[in-house]
Amino acid sequence: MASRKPVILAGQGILHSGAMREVRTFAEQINAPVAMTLLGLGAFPASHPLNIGMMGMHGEAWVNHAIQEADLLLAFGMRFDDRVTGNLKTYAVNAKKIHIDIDPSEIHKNVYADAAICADLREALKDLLEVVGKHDHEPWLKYIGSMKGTAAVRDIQTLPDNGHLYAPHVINDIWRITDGNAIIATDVGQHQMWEAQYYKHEAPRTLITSGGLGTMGFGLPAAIGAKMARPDAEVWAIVGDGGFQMTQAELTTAAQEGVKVNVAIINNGFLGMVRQWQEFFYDRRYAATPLRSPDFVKLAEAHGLLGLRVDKRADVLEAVERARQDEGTVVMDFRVEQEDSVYPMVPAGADLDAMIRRPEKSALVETAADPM
Ligand SMILES: Cc1cc2nc3c(=O)[nH]c(=O)nc-3n(C[C@H](O)[C@H](O)[C@H](O)COP(=O)(O)OP(=O)(O)OC[C@H]3O[C@@H](n4cnc5c(N)ncnc54)[C@H](O)[C@@H]3O)c2cc1C
Ligand SMILES: Cc1ncc(C[n+]2csc(CCOP(=O)(O)OP(=O)(O)O)c2C)c(N)n1
Ligand SMILES: [Mg+2]
Repeated sequence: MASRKPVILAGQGILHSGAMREVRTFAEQINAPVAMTLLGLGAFPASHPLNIGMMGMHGEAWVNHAIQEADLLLAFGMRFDDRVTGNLKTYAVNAKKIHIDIDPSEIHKNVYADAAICADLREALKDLLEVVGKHDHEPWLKYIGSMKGTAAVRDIQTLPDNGHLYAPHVINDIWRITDGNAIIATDVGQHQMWEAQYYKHEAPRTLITSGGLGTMGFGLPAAIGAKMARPDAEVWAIVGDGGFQMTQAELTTAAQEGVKVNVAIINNGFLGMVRQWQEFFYDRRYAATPLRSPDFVKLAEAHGLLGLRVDKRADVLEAVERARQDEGTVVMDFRVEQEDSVYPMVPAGADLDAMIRRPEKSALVETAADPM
C-alpha cells in the first residue's frame, strides 16, 4: 500500500489460472502498469491503457527501465526466467517483490520474494482484492509514458517504401488485416520476437509459442492443432525458414486432413537469431547460420496447396488477403531483409537496462522501435 512505483509482471500463470478478469480488476483498482512476459501475452489486453508492453531481452526499453526503477514488483504467475531478468545481481534492486505462484519450487528460485504467496493466482487475487483498496499512481504512469515517447507507436505503416521488405512490416500487416484476432503459432528465433513486438494480442491464448523450450519447428504443427481445436478461428503459423524446415512434412497432414492454416515463412536466409548473436558478439563470423531452403512455393504446390512468394512491401497486403480467402492451407514465402536484427536487446546476463539499441543509420530506424 505504501508503494509509489509498482509494476505488475503478468505471466502465463494468469492463463493457466483463468485469472484474466481478476488481474484486470486488480490492475485497475491499484492503477498500476502491467508488463507482460512472452508467454503472458494475451492475458491482459494489449490495447489496455495500463498495458506497457513486453519485458525482458527483447522487451520494450521503457518497460525494462520501469522495472529497474520500480519500488514494488507484483509477479503474477511468472517465473523470472533469465530472458526476463538479465543479471540477477542488479535486477530491480530497489523493489520489494510479491510473488504469487502455484509452484513452491518457483518461489525464491531466481528472485527472492519479500512476500511469497504460494497459491492459485485467481484465488489469491480474489482475496487480495477485498483488502487492497483503491490507489492512484498517475505520476508514475505519466513518467513511464514519457519514457515511451513516440516509440510506443511502432507505426511502420506510414514509412516510405525503401524497396526493402522487413519482417516487422509483414507481421504488422498480418496484425492489421486480421484485426488482431487471429491465433498465431510461432517457431523460435527473430520472427518469434518480431511477432511478440508487432502483433498485438488482445485475447487470451491467441499466441502459441514454446517460450524457454526454444522449440524450432513448433509453429506449423501447433497451428494445425489450434485450428482443429478452434475451427471457427483464423489461424496463422509465423515461422522461420530454419524452423519450418524441421517440420515442413506436416504440410502433408494439413493437406490430407483439409485443415486450413496460413503459414508465413519469414525467410531471411539465415538461422537469424543465431546470426544476430554472431553479428553482435562474435565479430560477424557467420558460422553455420547461412541457410539454404527448398523453393517453398513449389513445395506447397507439390502438396496441392497454394504457395505465394513476396519480396516487396507493396505486395504484402494483397498476398495476405489472397491467403485468407483460399480454402486450403497456404504457404507464403516472405523474402525479408537478411541481416536485420531484433532491437532492443539485453545481451545474455547483462543488466536489464543495458540494452543494445537499433543503430541510427539503420533503414528501419524510423520505425521508432526504440529511440531512447
Ligand atoms: C529467443 C527467445 C527470446 C526470448 N525473449 C524473451 C523476452 O524478451 N521476454 C520474455 O518475457 N520472454 C522471453 N523469452 C521466453 C522466456 O524464455 C520464457 O519462456 C518466458 O519469459 C516465460 O514466461 P512466464 O514466466 O510467464 O511463463 P512460464 O514459464 O509458463 O511460467 C508460468 C509460471 O506461472 C505459474 N503458474 C502456473 N499456473 C498457475 C496458477 N494457476 N496460479 C499461479 N501460478 C501459476 C507456474 O508455476 C510458473 O512459475 C524468450 C525466449 C526465446 C526462445
Ligand atoms: C532444435 C534447435 N536447434 C537450435 C536452436 C537454437 N536456435 C534458436 S533460434 C535459432 C534460429 C532459428 O532460425 P529460423 O527458424 O530461420 O528463425 P529466424 O531466427 O531466422 O527468424 C536457433 C538455431 C533451437 N532453439 N532449437
Ligand atoms: Mg531464418
